[in-house]
Amino acid sequence: MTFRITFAVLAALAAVALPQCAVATDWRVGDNSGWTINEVNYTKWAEDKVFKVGDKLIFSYDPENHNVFKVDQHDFQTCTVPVSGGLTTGHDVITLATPGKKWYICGKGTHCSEFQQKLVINVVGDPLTAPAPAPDKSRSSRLILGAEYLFMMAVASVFFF
Ligand SMILES: [Cu+2]
Repeated sequence: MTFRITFAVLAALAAVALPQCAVATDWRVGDNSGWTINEVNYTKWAEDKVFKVGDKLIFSYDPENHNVFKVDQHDFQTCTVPVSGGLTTGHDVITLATPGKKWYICGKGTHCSEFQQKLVINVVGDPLTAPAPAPDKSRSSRLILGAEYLFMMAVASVFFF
């Protein structure tokens, strides 16, 4: 009986806690090829991936030949390189902080326009782990209600086994 109760309580706690432990992913753009030209179709590369808030994009490249600019949709489509704000280390790590579409291009030569060295991704938010702009009381109370509900169910189930 004691074991059953312990198990039920643990199961209830796990059910509440696990969704909050969603693991962030480090994405190496272009995998082994990295951020370059003539090797990777970045549209295809991103196609089957789910990018989440908290994940990291890692742009790995030869800084003599490439760089990374975060741009808007218009500049992405027209391959317009901003006058400043480029990343140039050769190993740029970008944490995806907000949900929505993100656009990146290479600003060297005609890499964007001619070689399609451009990446667009859609970042999805995780409602439990996404940083809230302001304290969200309804969310935490909903979570507590959920925990209490599961706990009650677990305790109740002990009596019906
Ligand atoms: Cu380039």
